[in-house]
Amino acid sequence: MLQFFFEMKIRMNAEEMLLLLLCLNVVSFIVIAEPPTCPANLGNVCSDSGEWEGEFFPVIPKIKYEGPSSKNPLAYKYYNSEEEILGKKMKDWLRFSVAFWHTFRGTGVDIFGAGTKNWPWEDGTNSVAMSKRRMRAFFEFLNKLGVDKWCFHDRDIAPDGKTLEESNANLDEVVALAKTLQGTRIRPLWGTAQLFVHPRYMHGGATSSELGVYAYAAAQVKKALEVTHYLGGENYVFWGGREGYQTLLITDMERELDHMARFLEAAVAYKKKIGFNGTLLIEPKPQEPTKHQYDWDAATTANFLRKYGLIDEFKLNIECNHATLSGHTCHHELETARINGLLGTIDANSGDPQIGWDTDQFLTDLGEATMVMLSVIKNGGIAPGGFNFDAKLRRESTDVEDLFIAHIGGMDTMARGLRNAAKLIQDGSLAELVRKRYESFDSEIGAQIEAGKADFEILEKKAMEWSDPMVASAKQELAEMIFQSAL
Ligand SMILES: [Mn+2]
Repeated sequence: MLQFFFEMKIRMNAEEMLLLLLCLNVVSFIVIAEPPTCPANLGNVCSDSGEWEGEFFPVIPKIKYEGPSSKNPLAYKYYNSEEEILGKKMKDWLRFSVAFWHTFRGTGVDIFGAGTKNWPWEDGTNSVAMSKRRMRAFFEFLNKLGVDKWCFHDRDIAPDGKTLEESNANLDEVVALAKTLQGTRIRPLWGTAQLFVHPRYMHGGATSSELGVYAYAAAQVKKALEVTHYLGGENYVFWGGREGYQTLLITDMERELDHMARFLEAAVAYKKKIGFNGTLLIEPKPQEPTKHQYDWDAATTANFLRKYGLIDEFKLNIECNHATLSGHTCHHELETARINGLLGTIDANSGDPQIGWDTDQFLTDLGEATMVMLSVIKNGGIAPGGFNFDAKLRRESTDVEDLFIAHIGGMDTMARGLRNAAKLIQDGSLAELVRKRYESFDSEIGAQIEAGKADFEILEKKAMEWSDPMVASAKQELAEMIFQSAL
């Protein structure tokens, strides 16, 4: 029956369709009424008009810095936004952002069980009215946290419509509200298009084997670029949600990678056409949902960008959990991006050493945070990038205040990482260890090698002249001792 309707729909407009349905007497089971937008058990916070009144988080105060001795879970102990570290305010080093999807669309659902969160502002629908109320709750959350950046997927903030035109109209309505709520202080760190939830994207978006899907994905990215630009976003991220393969037996990998490059070229051209000056970024991930994602890690992605002449148009969004999934540390991925001039922005999260998938936890490891900040300081900061909390509450954490506590904990961890990294840099012992390890290359012949002027004959002559070289200790344990003492 449904297949019949889909086939008919191609040849009919909406009114003709409705007439047909009436004739077939099937309209009665199609829900036409607007879905409810206010749950029954909210008491007086929902007015007769169905609109939420008052604060969404009435018991949560504006989060303030109280210093390391504070025992208040709703206060910063290490993140003091205006404090200067190495000549720059903490807020300018860290540039925190809240991820709309995890924090306001995360339900706690996993493959074994249903969602566990019952946020009071949610009414169980995915209507435009619900999206707008959720957006108001989100901005109250940002304001109470004192964070001035946010990240979003198009389909997280507004519902899919029956057609692309309707989806775009839904998005426009919610985005117009977001623009008002942003005021002069808040801007998107980045926007993106969700090209992985809808079944049409099961083979990928830009790398789908279906031409129609490629075109649909292009239209969705075009719109997402437009709204990111409209909201004053500073960056736009491509995470290749389903851009990869399950088996090479049915995959033309070369053709799919060519398609992905053409897709990204078109995005660059459109970005320029609409005057969007934000940075475009690719977010590497090795696997999940596909067996092999094309943007495996920073090095693979850099090679892709170089091969297709896109290296100057893109940077990388390094996610720590994706780094560990690819068998690297987050520090390795950040350094690989940095030395290739590609360190753009960071998804601050972490995985679990005992769990082999993308758990997207808030980062709480001080050693990890300190190494991350060492890379960021070496890079001179990451603006216009920042630290986006691509992290979610555990399924078992179900209180509204847990949303605040998780972000405060994540921000304090990164702030401690910054303080520790600054301490290590000011102390200078680690840098001195590294300098000494390579000092033999500071010689005349070393300089010749580094300038590409020492051929094998010159080096053979030197090797004979010097006889067997003395090889110094690497001093790894000393380096670890210095590092640990700063935590
Ligand atoms: Mn992740």
